[in-house]
Amino acid sequence: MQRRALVTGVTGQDGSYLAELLLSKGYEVHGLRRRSSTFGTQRIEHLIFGEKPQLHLHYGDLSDGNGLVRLIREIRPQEVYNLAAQSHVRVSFDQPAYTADVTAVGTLRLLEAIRDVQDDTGEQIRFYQASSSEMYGKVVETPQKETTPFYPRSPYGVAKLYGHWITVNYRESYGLHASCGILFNHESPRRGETFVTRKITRAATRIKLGLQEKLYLGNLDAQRDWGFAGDYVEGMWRMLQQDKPDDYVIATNELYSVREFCEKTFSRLDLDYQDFVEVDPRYYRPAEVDLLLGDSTKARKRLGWKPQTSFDQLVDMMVESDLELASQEKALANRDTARVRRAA
Ligand code: NAP
Ligand code: G4F
Repeated sequence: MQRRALVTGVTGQDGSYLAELLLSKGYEVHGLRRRSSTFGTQRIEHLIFGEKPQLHLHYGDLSDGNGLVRLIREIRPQEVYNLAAQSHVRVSFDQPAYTADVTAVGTLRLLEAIRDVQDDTGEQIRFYQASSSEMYGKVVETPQKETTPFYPRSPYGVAKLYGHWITVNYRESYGLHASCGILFNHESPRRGETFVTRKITRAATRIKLGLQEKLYLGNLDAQRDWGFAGDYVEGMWRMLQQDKPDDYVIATNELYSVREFCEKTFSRLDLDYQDFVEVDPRYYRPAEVDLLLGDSTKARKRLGWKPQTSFDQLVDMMVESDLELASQEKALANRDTARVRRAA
């Protein structure tokens, strides 16, 4: 029988890779998208506009509990992946209540919807919660693993902690097959342009082609454990294939600073980052997370999961893709200039 999955946050970076993975495994895949004044489906266009549209999209929002119940009742998925969130740490300081409503209480709404429908139909719905290494915040041990105490440092981290514990609570209280993936930072050419890695690869490639002069960043000394998003969605899927639900750290176990990411990216383009990168305190956070380094031994042993992409390969992949984007931008700019010259 064909399995059915519902993915919230399907228009985001991870949602797009997860939808591809589930489709490749023969799932019927449904995605929750929120209404916006533009399409907002760039990352999944190849899955919805092909000759044979594969991905089923539904309007919905984590702030609308009744809508979630209706949708789950209609789709009757066997697996639900909750990837939707206000996911930007810096933005969560500007929009703390909104972040709490969507990222924290939104998870509760989804769990309640699953519990309702599961009780009515008697059919098990397995649940994946996108927990985050941001929950470790001001870390109390390094590397961080499943048993490391949490100390969140942002409204986002606090909201994710609520989502994490309410998922554990519903597992323990109601026997839900609910698992949390505590994922460390993961990036890709589809990463949002305001997260630091993509901001760097986008700017460096534009600088290389003469489209931009400087790159302004915040804390260059922050250190992160950066992996490839395409590898990490495999870990999510594996968690829901286990007989017993549990929580797992997914990470590469390697540490680099923002400065090192800059060095690597610019040198890949034969440039010296020090000539172009400037620090702008506007990008500092009221409270910073200095270092996140994961220990994913449990996932490696129990799920047989391990990262397939090295740090260098990740940087190369992002630089190549953004170089292509910058070339297209330059070609368009040249065409417009030629048109203006002809018209003058
Ligand atoms: P992302 O690219 O920012 O995607 C977030 C998704 O959530 C988008 O599809 C967004 O829709 C959707 N969304 C936002 N608010 C919503 C709402 N009120 N109702 C329904 N959908 C809403 O994030 P990502 O990098 O793919 O991350 C996926 C999940 O993993 C997030 O929960 C994130 O917090 C968590 N996480 C990410 C990382 C990482 O390093 N990437 C690490 C740990 C945990 P729009 O497209 O309309 O904005
Ligand atoms: O790329 P970032 O914005 O990612 P951050 O804050 O680590 O959060 C990401 O990873 C979490 C997992 O740990 C996810 F849960 C979360 O959803 C998100 O995907 O910033 C990384 C580091 C920070 O220390 C930040 O202060 O880079 C530093 N940084 C320095 N300059 C900057 C900048 N970050 C951004 N976004 N922009 C800058 O100009």
